[in-house]
Amino acid sequence: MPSVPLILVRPPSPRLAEGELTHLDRVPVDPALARSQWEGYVAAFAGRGWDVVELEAAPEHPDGVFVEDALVVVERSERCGVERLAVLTSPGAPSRRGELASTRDGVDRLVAAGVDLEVAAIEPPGHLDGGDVLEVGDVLYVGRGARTDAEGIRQLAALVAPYGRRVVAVPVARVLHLKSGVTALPDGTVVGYEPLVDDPAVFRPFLPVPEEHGTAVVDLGDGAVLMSADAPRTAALYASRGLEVVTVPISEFERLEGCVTCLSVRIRR
Ligand code: CIR
Repeated sequence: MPSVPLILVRPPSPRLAEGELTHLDRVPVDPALARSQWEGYVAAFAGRGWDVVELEAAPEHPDGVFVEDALVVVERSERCGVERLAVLTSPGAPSRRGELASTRDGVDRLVAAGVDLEVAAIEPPGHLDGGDVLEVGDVLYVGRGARTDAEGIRQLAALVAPYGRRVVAVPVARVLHLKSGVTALPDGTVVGYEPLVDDPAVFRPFLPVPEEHGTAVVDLGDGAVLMSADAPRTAALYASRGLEVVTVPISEFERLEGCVTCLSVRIRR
């Protein structure tokens, strides 16, 4: 049985290069390099004690490796008795909706293995991608933009309210997902590359970072963060704040508008 903390991941499809693009031009992607970068990403978690649970491979879904978009997991807040909520999303891109079935299978496997999860879903006509959901304390910032609409946000707000979470909708027009533009450090400081953030004033405190690929961080626990190897000045900025910074090369996923957050779903407690 897997034990928490764990990550849910899916190996990259050999068709990764055919994935959706919204703000970037298509450039060549090396499938072998993508595979080895993905293995390095997974190893960064495993080396720090995280269990790794693989969803069924989905070679027919070029964007299937970006598992975060199909599933949002909300941990129990102090004010609430249930352990955690897993919300299967309603992806905004038609090409990605086929990823849901195997994601649901993975969640069912976790429940069968004893991981304490309530399972819910965002239903069409609402749409919501997990990449648009940024959790900071008891607040879920949810980006309304290319992939997530008002109805998806309304449904998510209703689902998470009993878990002690408040949803704050924010505009996202300059990047694909909210978390392509901003994420949060372990102390709750929201970090972003200002030219790509629609309204930095929404976030308090907000720390501007000097590089586009520095905006995405994953809290690894114990004062460590995982980020792209392609933002060295931002890595130095985080280290100067006392964080241990773990970097991984993810260029092949960045070419498809992915980042460190979207390659896994984290279940922490
Ligand atoms: C897409 O456009 O759906 C993929 N090519 C990239 C998804 C990245 N997901 C994320 O940032 N949460």
